[in-house]
Amino acid sequence: MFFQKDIETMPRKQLEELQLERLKWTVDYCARNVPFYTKKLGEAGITGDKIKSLSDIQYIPPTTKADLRDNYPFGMFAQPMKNIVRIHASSGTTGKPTVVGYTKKDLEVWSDCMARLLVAVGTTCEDIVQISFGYGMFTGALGLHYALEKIGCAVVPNSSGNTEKALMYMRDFGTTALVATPTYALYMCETAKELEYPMSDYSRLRLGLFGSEGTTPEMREQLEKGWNIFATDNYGMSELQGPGVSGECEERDGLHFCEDYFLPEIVNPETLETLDAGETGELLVTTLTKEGIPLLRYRTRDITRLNYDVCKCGRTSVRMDKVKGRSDDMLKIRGVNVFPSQIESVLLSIDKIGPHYQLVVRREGFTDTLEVQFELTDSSMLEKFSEIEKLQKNVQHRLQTVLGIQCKVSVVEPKTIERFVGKAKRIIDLRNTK
Ligand code: DLL
Repeated sequence: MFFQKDIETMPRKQLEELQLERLKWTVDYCARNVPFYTKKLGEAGITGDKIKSLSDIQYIPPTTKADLRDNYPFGMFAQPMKNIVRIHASSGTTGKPTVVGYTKKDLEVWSDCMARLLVAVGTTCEDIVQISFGYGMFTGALGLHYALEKIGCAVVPNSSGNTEKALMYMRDFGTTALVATPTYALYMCETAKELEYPMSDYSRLRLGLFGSEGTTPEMREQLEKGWNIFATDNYGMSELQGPGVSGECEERDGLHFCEDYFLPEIVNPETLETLDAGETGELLVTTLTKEGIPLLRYRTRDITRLNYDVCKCGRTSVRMDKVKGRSDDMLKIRGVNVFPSQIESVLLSIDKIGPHYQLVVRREGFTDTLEVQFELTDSSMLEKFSEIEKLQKNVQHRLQTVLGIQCKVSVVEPKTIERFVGKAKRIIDLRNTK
């Protein structure tokens, strides 16, 4: 199913012509309207006219989160406040948030992009969709909300938190699709199983519209089995607009980029050198029509890969792999790069281990150590010391094979690991604390 078939299946050559035209426009628009870019583009001697092909983008200096913070709150806006109709801010926990502004046209584009991706996984006007992202400055809830309304779904804006009430709505309304972070959807499932109602009371639920954080295949399997649903992945970031930058179709073979609005590139995160198609590196994204806060080569810090083959679904847009991790989330333990997703895959491939885990990093003397803590699916096993020991050794061995380093492995009491209603925070880094 398509929402805007002509655009979604546009031949690559035509799509690239459109991107080039929009890129030139964006460069000149930034230079004219954002003092930060007037200076930066002026120093680099770049104008729209000088961009002859899409690969010329490599001569434009990248933009970083720090640039947005330095211009807090509205310094990167390209429009006066009279034309801004919505403001969101990032969900970051340290320092000042990054603030973004939308014009009316930006909001239209946003809901179109998101609606395309929702329709691509089979969302229809028959669906009753419960939004369990937090409403507020976070872009997730409103991003999905307006797109779902555009499709004609019945939207239940119950937000995150108050899980039992959310579950009551799901049973009583016959909710067919759930919007949440995978972590929260998992917690909702755990809570549903503890209540007195049978899981068959949620049997109309068929679609998980997840996103905002990664899911390993193993975590997705747990979600699908737990809820008896088809789970899908959506990617985006508040600086670029929020959700609706890329998302899966029913094939679930990569996340389709809304390429007529966002131009993706992959670079080496250390040298910023452009990498060839198919190589893994950091994703940079240039907005192609944004009026409120246009961004050139924005450094997402997300590590992924792009695939330009036409998808089985018929869409011609480039697909990105599921995000492997964030370059700033990557742990460096004794010189080895470790992504939390690698650990999650190992843990969740073992039946006895539940989906709740955390990673504790410490500095002991001059050495960094990593402890992987997890809960069991069946807590009665906690009394069987020899079995626990065997399990811990097995996990330790598998982690060593995958990561190439030794880590401590600990089984913890049920429900001691924090549950999250938004994005999970898996890493506890104690290296700089006394
Ligand atoms: O998380 C926007 C969003 C909301 C996307 C709802 C999808 C659904 P931020 O809070 O600014 O925006 O966080 C952006 O979250 O750079 C990634 O590191 C991570 N992220 C977002 N979606 C995914 C995903 C929203 N599907 C940051 N898989 C991004 C992995 C994701 N990581």
